[in-house]
Formats: sequence, C-alpha cells, structure tokens
Amino acid sequence: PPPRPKVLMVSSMPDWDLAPMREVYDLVDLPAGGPPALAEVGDIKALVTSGGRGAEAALIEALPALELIAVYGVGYDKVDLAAAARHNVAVTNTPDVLTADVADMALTLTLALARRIVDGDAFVRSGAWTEGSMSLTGSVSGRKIGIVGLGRIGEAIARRFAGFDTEIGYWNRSPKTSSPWRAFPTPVALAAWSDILVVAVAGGGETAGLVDAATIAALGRDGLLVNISRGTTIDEAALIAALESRAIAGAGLDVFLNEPTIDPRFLRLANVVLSPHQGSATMATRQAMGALVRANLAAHFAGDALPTPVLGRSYEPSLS
Ligand code: 8YV
Repeated sequence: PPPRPKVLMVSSMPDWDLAPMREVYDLVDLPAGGPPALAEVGDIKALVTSGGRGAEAALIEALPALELIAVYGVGYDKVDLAAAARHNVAVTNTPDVLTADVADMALTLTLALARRIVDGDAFVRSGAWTEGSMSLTGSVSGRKIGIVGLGRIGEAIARRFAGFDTEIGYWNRSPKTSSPWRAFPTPVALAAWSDILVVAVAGGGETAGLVDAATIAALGRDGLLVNISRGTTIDEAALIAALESRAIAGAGLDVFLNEPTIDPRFLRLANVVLSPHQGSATMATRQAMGALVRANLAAHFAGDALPTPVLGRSYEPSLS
C-alpha cells in the first residue's frame, strides 16, 4: 500500500478525531525543538493547528512538502497567509459550525457580568446571604448593545440580543446595507452610544487595538465591554487601566493577549468575568469542528474541492 500521508499536529485534537485520523494518516507531533527540528521528520503534507496557535512563516518554510494548513477554528489570524500563498499551501478553517456557541458565549458573559452571577455564587457559598441581601446589579434587557464586527458571529450575537428587547447598533469595516441594526461610522462613535460593547471582529494585524483607549473611554462609567474575538482586538493595557480606575463598569472576557498566562492584573479585578477561551468549547461544536477539519484533509488528499477554504492552491506555474 502507498505510505500514509504525514500530518503534523501543531495543536492537538480530541481522541474522537485522532483515532479515525490515525487510520488514514501518519500523525506527527510537533517536535520539542520547534521548526528547526522538522527537517528530520521530512515530507509533511498537511498540518493541523488551532486558531490561537496558527502557523507562522518559519513553520511553513520548514515544511517544503506542505500542501495544506487545516485550522481547527474559524480564526486564521495567526496563519501567515502570505507565506502560505508563496509556498502554494492551501488553508482551511471551521466557519459556521461554531457560530451559535460563540454567540451564546457573548450573551452568557454579558448576562453574567451585568447580573453579577459570579459574585452572587460566591455570596451564597460564603454564607453572606444569611446576613443580608446582595447589592443591586445592572441589567441587560432594554439596554443599548453595540457590536464591533458584524460578520457571521456578530450577526448571531445581534439576533440573540434582539430577543432581550435591546437596541442594537454596530460598526463594521464594510457597510452592511441589508442589516436591520443601526450602523455607526467608527468604533468610538458606537461605544459612545452603547451601554454594552461586544467585540466580535476577526483578529489579525488590521484589527489590532481597534478598540483603543478612546473607544473604551467613550463607553463611560456605566459601560460594559465583552470580548469573544481575540485578545488583540482590544488595547489590553488601556482596558486594564480603565477597569482599575473604574472608567468603565466592567468587562466579560473569553480572550486575552497572552493566553493562557494572562496579565495577572486581571486576577485582582472585581469588575471582570474571566473565561478561558471557551467560546467554541462545547462537545457538539468541537465534534463538528473536528469533522470539518477531517473533511478538509480528506478532500485535499482525494483531490476534491476543499469544503471550507480560506486560501486555495494554484496548480499553475507561478507567473512571478
Ligand atoms: C478555538 C477559536 O478555541 O475558532 C476560533 O478561532 O479561537 C476557537 O474556536 C480554537 O481554534 C480551538 O483550538
């Protein structure tokens, strides 16, 4: 039989994916020495990576036989697309299957933050309730919700908030003429209008620090900020300063700049709800994401069209 194609597991996947993959591929773990140690492995045809890890140019360049980067996640901001294109490497991701759960996480963080669910749990467990009631909290229904980035996930977040009788506004890089929600020209204008600002824009260089100090300040003392996108989309230093000085009321965060070793100042803040990048981390969604990664690998090695391409391969000789 022909040798099984070698697939480099840059990030791991659950056993329910690894077991069927081992039947068709020779799965190789990323050597401890990183990209330089890959020369000894040889002829790796595909790699699987997470949204958070991606694939940098040095990794892509260390794999001369590479044909496919399959991202186990929707965000490909950490994949060097220019390097992939240069080396004629296709890139796939897992859109759509995680949209609902990530949108649910945005609502969950918003409600937990406004209604102080984590504080309430601690209040009950500590016995403090027997001494008196917990203080009053903010609310979500009827508030103005601003969504930064009205892509698939942002749109799903808007639809969910519509069920809470909220007013919904958004900022998107390109106007969404078909959208029923109110468009704002800049993130800062959106923040000035919003009671709660939810960040759902894709990560990467173009959106780094998009929610900047001025945008955070514009939210105001009663404002809440929720992020389910990437740590990079918010100026994290400005966010921590605003939370410490109570320039905004609080933040609900599923993503951070340095995951999992997040800035320790977050841990000392009472006005945050912290989540360990769990947006897509439900059993059902991770199964669907894994199935999509496997479908992309299978299509590639069968020479079929990729189910969810981000970047295709050109089989023509390059003109440049
Ligand atoms: C995952 C993500 O946590 O889809 C994304 O972009 O960040 C998440 O779904 C990750 O890619 C899975 O390891």
